[in-house]
Amino acid sequence: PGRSKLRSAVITLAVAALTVTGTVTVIGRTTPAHAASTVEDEGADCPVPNTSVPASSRLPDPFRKLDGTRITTKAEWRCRRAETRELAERTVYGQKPAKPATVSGTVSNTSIQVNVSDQGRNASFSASVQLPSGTGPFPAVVVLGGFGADTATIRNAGAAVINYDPLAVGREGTPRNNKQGAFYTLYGANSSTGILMAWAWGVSRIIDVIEQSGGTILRPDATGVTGCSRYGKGAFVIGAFDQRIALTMPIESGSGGAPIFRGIPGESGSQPLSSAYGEQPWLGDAFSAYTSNPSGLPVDTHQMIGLVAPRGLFVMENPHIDWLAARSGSNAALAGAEIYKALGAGDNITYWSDVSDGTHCASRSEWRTPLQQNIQKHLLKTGNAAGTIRISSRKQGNLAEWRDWQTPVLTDGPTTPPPTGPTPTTPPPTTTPPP
Ligand code: MCU
Repeated sequence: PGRSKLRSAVITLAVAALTVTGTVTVIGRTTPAHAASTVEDEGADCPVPNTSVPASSRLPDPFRKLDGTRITTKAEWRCRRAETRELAERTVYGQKPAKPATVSGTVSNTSIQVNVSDQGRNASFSASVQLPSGTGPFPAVVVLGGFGADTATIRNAGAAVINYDPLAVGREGTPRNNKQGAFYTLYGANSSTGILMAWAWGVSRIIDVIEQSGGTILRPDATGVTGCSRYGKGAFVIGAFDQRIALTMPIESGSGGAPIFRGIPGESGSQPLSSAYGEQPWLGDAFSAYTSNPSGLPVDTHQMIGLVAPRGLFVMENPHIDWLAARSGSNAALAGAEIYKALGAGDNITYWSDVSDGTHCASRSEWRTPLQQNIQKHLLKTGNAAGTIRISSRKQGNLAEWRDWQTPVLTDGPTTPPPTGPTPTTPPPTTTPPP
């Protein structure tokens, strides 16, 4: 407890330093951006037993494996992550099928065409592309839905915008037993996978096409994703389930997005879980068992943040609208940040709900600089600003109320290479040359 007090004091200090200087002040050694993976799911080979997880009103321990023991090394995170991923698919979002048998398509300066086929079924969708100025190949940010994301800042920072229409891949307004869109053309209108995961599958296929294009226009290793509101829920899930995504930026995602499920029933005015489940087939069909019993979930959204870790994550929230559950959002970020810290990547997560305009999906000046910094750090690799946790006093979470586990000190593992060269010491005294 003393240690966590000290840690929060350090965070407070860091935030204070930020506020005072207006620049990202690095206190201590910052962790560099972690490269995105070259594969969609690094832990695809990990065994995931069918063991159940005991119900708990607090957030499940992200570090406790299904066999009951806790991981002690960074290397063990790979297969613990695979367990987390599988539990999240089974109970929250539905299964995300692996890359289909055939994915083909094209990338041009103005559009991306995606054609998929599996077991005799074919589907296609496309997305328009807007390049930034300069010479490519460029990193790119997939923007869902076309509102709420600051596309001018994205392009000015040097990244392309891919305008993705998620509804072409997973439609809204359909009953759960007749889901529509490219995903369901392949996997069946009866698929129990919710449309957020269908949207995620669609972005993974866009990245497949960028990879296959040879990367002359867009870089396959520098993809970000963003969107606001229902498309913020989508951006969150997209980044969690494809490790090739280097930067995940959900905006005002609300219930069914970043906020912890367990916090929603007690957060006054927030969108109830039954509403997030019922309004649209966003979540998987299996989630119906948990809408009145989130304590029974074997995972919560802090662990989806853990699926994104140690890659770049920038969660933006609006504390002025109760429906958006920003207090539960801040609890997700506080608990998720513990996973980043354990992996040695505490500087790769930013949470920001301290904004003045109450309008949903407004254009916000407060997020411009952190957006630019996140793009520079995680996509362009030209910056190394440390992430910040900046929670509005309007909707402040309290991690201590939500966890009964402590953050382990994980040893070794591949997530943080050991520092090269001698450890920084005080510079040698300067000697005055003789006259
Ligand atoms: C925050 O996202 C949703 C919210 O979950 C819905 O209840 C509401 O109808 O729409 C929001 C949204 O997507 O607004 C654009």
